[in-house]
Amino acid sequence: MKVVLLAAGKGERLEPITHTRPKPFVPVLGSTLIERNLSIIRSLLGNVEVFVVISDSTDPEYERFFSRLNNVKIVRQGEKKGTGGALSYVPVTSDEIAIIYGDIYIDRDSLSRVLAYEGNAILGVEVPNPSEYGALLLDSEGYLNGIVEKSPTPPSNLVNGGIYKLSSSIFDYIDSLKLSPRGEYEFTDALTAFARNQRIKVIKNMGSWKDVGKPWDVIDINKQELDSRPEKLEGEIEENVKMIGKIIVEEGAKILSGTRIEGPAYIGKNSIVGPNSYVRPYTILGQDVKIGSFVEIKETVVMEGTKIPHLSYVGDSVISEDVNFGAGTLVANLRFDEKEVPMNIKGKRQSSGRKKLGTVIGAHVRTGINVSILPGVKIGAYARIYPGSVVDRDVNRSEFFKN
Ligand code: TTP
Repeated sequence: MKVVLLAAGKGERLEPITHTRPKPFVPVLGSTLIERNLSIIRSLLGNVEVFVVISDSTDPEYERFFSRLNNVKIVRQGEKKGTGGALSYVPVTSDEIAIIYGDIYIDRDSLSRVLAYEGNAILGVEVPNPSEYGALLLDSEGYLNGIVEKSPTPPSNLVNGGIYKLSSSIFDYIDSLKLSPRGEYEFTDALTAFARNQRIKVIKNMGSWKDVGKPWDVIDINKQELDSRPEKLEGEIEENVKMIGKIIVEEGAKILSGTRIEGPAYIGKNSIVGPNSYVRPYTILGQDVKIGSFVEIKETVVMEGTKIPHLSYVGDSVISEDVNFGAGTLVANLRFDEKEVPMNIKGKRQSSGRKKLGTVIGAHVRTGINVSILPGVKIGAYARIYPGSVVDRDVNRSEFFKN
């Protein structure tokens, strides 16, 4: 069997995180989604050949990452758009093929059950909101009859989990795909046609699963991953530090005196926390992060090299790599009316389903002193926020924001 990982999506819904990194490279504790998925694939299938489909606009830095990996081949998605378009560039070199979307937070056991199934299989995931996904249409014996995309009346609450094990004859159906109304070649159309001639067993997901589409999903997958890991205390922990609950402190990290950490929390390699910081549950700090004096932080993913050095509050947020917060930068994470916080996703206002949601900040952003950021606001990569500003709307990539 060969494996295909699809990693050529635009990840527009995940902006501004994807302003500087492809979606499969969102962080998962000290690693990334795609590294986690590859390591699960390797642990289940050994050194099988893996094709990773990337887009022409993928930054060479990420391409180099794949080219260094053993038995991983890069396939470039040409001009044919969509998941079916992406797959049409993969060379067919085996009888069976496992196809995995690169933006799925996978459960190892469920993936294992799909891959071990003798015959064609697809992962089906039970969700409360099937109309937001491709809902699966099943026959009475649990085989796939078709996939109904984002229907207001979905046929079931089992949705497409983005993991398939199929006979390579699926490529005949991919090659005959026609453009969909939204101008893409949809793999699910090929699958529906394939299901008319061959049986595809729907394997129900039993563990954690997440389609990482929206910015707050990055918080959720990191929480899930943290819950599944054991405690680990490496690095240096000074005297007069209070640590409560499960905490992971990676090699080279320093926790300075007067700091209180309430777990679960993850402190990445070479990060510095304190002196006198307050780190609350589900804080996830990547590598080389600095959380300084009189900073309170909770339920937030902070990516590598970001500095929040003085007098800040940050809650329920995602802060990308190499961001610097000026002293006194504050993030609001709750509305006065305590309604779910909305966010603009691909230009449309959507509820996040979260009463508490702070900000999502792209890479290399700088905020001046005393900046306040309102709930659900996004700040694009490379933006600058003038001192004393109240950021009450989304800020574009590279914009200089002042009010
Ligand atoms: P999607 O999440 O449907 O698309 P996307 O990644 O472009 O995200 P957004 O809608 O936010 O812009 O993609 C599902 C998977 O398929 C994902 O792993 C990316 C991959 N994909 C490709 O490889 N090529 C493509 O042309 C598309 C649309 C998706």
